[in-house]
Amino acid sequence: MQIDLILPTFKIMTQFNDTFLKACRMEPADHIPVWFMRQAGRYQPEYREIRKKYSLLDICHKPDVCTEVTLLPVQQLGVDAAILFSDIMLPLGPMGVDFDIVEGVGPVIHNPVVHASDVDKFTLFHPEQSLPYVGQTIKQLVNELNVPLIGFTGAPFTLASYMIEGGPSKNFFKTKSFMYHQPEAWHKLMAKLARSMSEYLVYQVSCGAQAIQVFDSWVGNLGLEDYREYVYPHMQTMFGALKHLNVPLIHFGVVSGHLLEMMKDCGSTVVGLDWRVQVDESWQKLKYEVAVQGNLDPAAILAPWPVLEKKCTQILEQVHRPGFIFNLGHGVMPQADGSVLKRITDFVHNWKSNK
Ligand code: 1CP
Repeated sequence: MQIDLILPTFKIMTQFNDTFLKACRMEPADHIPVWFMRQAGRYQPEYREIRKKYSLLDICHKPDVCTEVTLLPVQQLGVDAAILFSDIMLPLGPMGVDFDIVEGVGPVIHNPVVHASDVDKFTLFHPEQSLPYVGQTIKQLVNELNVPLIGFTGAPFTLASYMIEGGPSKNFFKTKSFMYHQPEAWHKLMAKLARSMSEYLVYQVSCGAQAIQVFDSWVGNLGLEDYREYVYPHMQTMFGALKHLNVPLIHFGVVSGHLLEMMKDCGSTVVGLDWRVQVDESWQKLKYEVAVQGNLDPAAILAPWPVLEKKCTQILEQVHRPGFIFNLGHGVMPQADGSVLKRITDFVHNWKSNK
């Protein structure tokens, strides 16, 4: 099958659906918008077929294929936003990080940070020069889409953790040890990442991305005081550099319930909730000053529909004001069934409007 030749030549819907942007701005909308983190991926037979031909990074380098992969879930699920297909590791290549994305493992770094002096080897980069294909993909996508496109990046802590651990980690001992032993080098690394990633996001928005999400997936492994000292100043710098873009700034972390207020104070306008917290309690903690996004347990997709319906209802019943975006509490896993994701999307869309 010539999958890469099936270029999208039609608009997904005739009228632009701005429900997601309205919710991000806490404005009333006709329905609660839905999208799913990792909505493009291995749970889709079409994606698996494309991956037989191209590696994940190949897909990112080929605007036509990348456009097709990004559009697939929008067409199949009817979600209210698209998210650029990419990976948080992509912009680390031009900074000098030598990595592969290994099947069944995730990112593996061949030149991990061990000594303080290693930090100096990583350079700032110019996204339009180093990653022109990202900009081209975004331009193609906004031409095709009738829903907003979310651009994204990894947050400095999550990226630094891969760079120091050399790959995925459960306990982040190497990262924390580096942070405690080499605070100066740590802050240097975080500052470099904050600057590069904010420039990367400015570039994505300049090409047409209408919202951005910063994935600080693993930062929940830090306690509050460590977050304040080792992460917070860099997130403030990063979001500070994005404010003028005037697009929704979504800030997400896993197991981040204890950090939510600080994540808001960094300057984000939407806070992503993982599934371990209650929507109403969390929103109240955030003083309703930002929109919130979340937070169905991704594992609930495997539950029989009545159980899943109850879990969706429990989330939706906590929403009494504009400014809520339905999502999972982390990414769609490969075991998910696309028809169930579609059913969730329809269920949320049919929920009584968020007056
Ligand atoms: O095809 C494959 O190899 C499957 C696995 C896969 C996919 C589909 C990886 C390897 N990356 C991606 C794409 C990807 N990565 C997207 C797609 C866009 C969409 O949502 O549709 C996104 C948003 C990411 C971002 C990403 N990559 C994050 C942040 C989000 C999260 O899940 O917390 C992280 C932590 C990564 C690193 C990464 N890349 C891949 C894997 C398996 C991992 C996680 C490894 C680990 O546990 O540390």
